Amino acid sequence: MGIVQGKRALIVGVANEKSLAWSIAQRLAAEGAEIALTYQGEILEKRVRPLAAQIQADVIGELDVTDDAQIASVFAALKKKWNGLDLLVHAVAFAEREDLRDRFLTVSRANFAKSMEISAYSLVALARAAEPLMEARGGGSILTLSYLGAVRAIPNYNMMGVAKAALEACVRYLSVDLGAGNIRVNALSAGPARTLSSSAIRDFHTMAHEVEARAPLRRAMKIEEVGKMATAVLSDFSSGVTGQTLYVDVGYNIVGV
Ligand code: 0WE
Repeated sequence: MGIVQGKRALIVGVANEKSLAWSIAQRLAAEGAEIALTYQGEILEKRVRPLAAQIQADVIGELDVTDDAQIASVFAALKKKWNGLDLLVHAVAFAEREDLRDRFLTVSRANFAKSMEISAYSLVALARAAEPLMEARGGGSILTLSYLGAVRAIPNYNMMGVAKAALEACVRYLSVDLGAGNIRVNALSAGPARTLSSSAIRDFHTMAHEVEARAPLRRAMKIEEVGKMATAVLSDFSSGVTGQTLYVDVGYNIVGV
């Protein structure tokens, strides 16, 4: 019997087999959850469909988190499929390439707004849509992904750092709003991982090596460690945990020189 046996999970943000969201999907499925996945656009649909088949997950529809109509149609499909929802994973972020290098100071009003909308507001929009489906199941657990750049000024993370700070604050306020309905909201702050998201980042490898050398565990974080911790936080083993940002970063965030 798995630790999330029979739970129904929506996972938003699987792009390919390296995605942290995919690691979460695989571990949830292995621990007995039923999974629904969404995809963003036709190119990623081609990646997500074969992955979904591997874990008998349902591809419930296209979801661009800036599109309210797509959010409504995904949750309508979930209501029809399950008439409820236990778990929601939000693994979505965006900043323009030009805002992930050089000076934060130069970010435009439009780029700032777009990054905040996709990376932080989208959690609020999805949580709002999930609330009635989770209440129908007597509660639920919502999880998002963050990064240390939310609380430290990390070179080049710039706009994403500001958006992740907002995201972590959203986790706290949502946890208060949803707590009375037994819905928990938490974030995992993962270490740097080689995913589609970081492949575009200059000096990523130098940074990753620096973390490995200084972190208490003296090694890189494994993507599967995010999947395992996510499953624990989504499961009833963490029934007393909400509003938190939990670090899955081989301990890096606690060191200093
Ligand atoms: O949150 C992230 C990155 C998310 C991300 C990545 C991209 C690349 C392609 C958001 N938007 C975009 N936009 C694109 O056009 N990470 C935690 C990975 C990451 O990104 C960094 C990092 C790390 C770590 C950027 C600068 C420095 C470190």
